[in-house]
Amino acid sequence: MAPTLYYVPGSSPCRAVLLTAKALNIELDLKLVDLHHGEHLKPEYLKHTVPTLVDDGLALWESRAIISYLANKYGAGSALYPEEPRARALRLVEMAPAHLTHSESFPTCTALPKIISGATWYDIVKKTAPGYKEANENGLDAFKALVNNMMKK
Ligand SMILES: N[C@@H](CCC(=O)N[C@@H](CS)C(=O)NCC(=O)O)C(=O)O
Repeated sequence: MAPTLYYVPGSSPCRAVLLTAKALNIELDLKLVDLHHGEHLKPEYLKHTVPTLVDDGLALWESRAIISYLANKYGAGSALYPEEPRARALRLVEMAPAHLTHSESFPTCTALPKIISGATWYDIVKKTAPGYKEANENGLDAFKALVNNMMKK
């Protein structure tokens, strides 16, 4: 059974997970969560945050943990998450701010724009990431539209 990802398209940590799944060719059962109406706060939605991944009875609710898990379980041998200790440690360092730069120059839910200085990284992702448009650009556009609407009010 495909792992289930609870997500919203505009969320940068969700998009980081979606990009990883595309890169590793992992099929996900996507469940949209309506954050604006507090769907994630209902008792049945135990983790109260997106992204949350549920796979074979395991629930993970932190994007970097999800990304590492997907790469470990489904991406054996992939250059995306190298096994060599030094290369892996450096990849983990890169992963820390990665979802910020996936948002282009827009704030994520948790960070201010001035923190973001990843244009080079972002350009590389844009050009090379498999399924970039579906996994990131559409959600990013939705997030931009949301922020622009909020700024008009
Ligand atoms: N550190 C977390 C951050 C996740 C996060 O900030 N999720 C936001 C959406 S972008 C959320 O679920 N917000 C719900 C809320 O604050 O009520 C990760 O990278 O997974």
